[in-house]
Amino acid sequence: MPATQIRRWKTLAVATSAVLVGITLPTLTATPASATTTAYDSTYYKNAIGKSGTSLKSSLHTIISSQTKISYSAVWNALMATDQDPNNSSNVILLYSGVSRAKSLNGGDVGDWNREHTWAKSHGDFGEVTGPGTDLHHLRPADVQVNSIRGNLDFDNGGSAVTNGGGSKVDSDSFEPRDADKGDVARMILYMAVRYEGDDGFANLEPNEKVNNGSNPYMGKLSVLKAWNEQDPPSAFEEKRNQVIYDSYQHNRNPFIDHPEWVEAIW
Ligand SMILES: [Ca+2]
Ligand SMILES: [Ca+2]
Repeated sequence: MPATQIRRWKTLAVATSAVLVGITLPTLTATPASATTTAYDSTYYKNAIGKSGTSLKSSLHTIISSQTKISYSAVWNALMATDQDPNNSSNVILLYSGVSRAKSLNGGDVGDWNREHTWAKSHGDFGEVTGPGTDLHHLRPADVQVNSIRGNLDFDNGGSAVTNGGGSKVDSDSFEPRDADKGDVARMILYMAVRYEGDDGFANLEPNEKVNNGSNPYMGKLSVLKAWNEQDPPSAFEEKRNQVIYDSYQHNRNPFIDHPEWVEAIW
C-alpha cells in the first residue's frame, strides 16, 4: 500500500475520533448552562468537588455556614451595594419587577422599595433577627406593593399578571417571578435549604412539592424551582451580587450560582 494512502487513512481515523469526541461532549455537558469549573473549586469548594447527593449537600452546608452575619438594619445599605443598577449607581434593581429605582427610596410607602425575604420569613418563622432573616443571599430589594402581593406564597407557575410586576404572576396559592428572575429565585431558595439545616437554633429549611406551606419550614415547588434553575442560568448581575456578599459582607457564597448543576446533583 502506498505510504500516501496509509497517511490518508490515519488522517481519516484521527478526524473520525475528533468527530466522535465532538458528538460525545454535548451529552456529557447537558447539565445547566454554567456547569463550569470556577476559581474557587480548588480552594473554597475543595471539600465538595466530586461529591453528589447528601454528601455534597453536607459538605456545602459546612462550607457556607462559615460566615459573617449582619443586622436587619444593616441590610438596607448592603442591598444598595449588592443590587446596584449596573447602569446607574444611584439606583437598585428590584426583584420580580426588574424596575430600576433610586436607592434613596428605601422605606415602606407606595413607590418605595423594601427588603424582600425570597424565602418567606414565616416559612420556618425565623423573622428578622440576625440569621436567616438577615441573610443577604435571599434578601432582595423589591417594590413595596409587589412584595406585599408576593407575601408568603410558595413558588409555582401560573396566575394572572401582577400590577407593575414586570411580568410576574400570582394566583391564590403561588407566585411566579418574571422569567429573568426565575433562576435567581430558585438558587436563593436552594441556598437557604443547604445553609439552614436545623443545627444553629433556626428551623431546617427544605424545598418540597407543595404550595400552601404556611408557617412550616418548607418552600414549594421543588420541581418548578429545578426547571427555573435550568431555564434562567446565572447572569452577570447575579454573579456580581454573590461576589459582593462574599467579599464585603458575609464571606460565604451561594454554591448554586457558581455551580448551577449542583441543584440536580443534590435534588
Ligand atoms: Ca436571572
Ligand atoms: Ca435544610
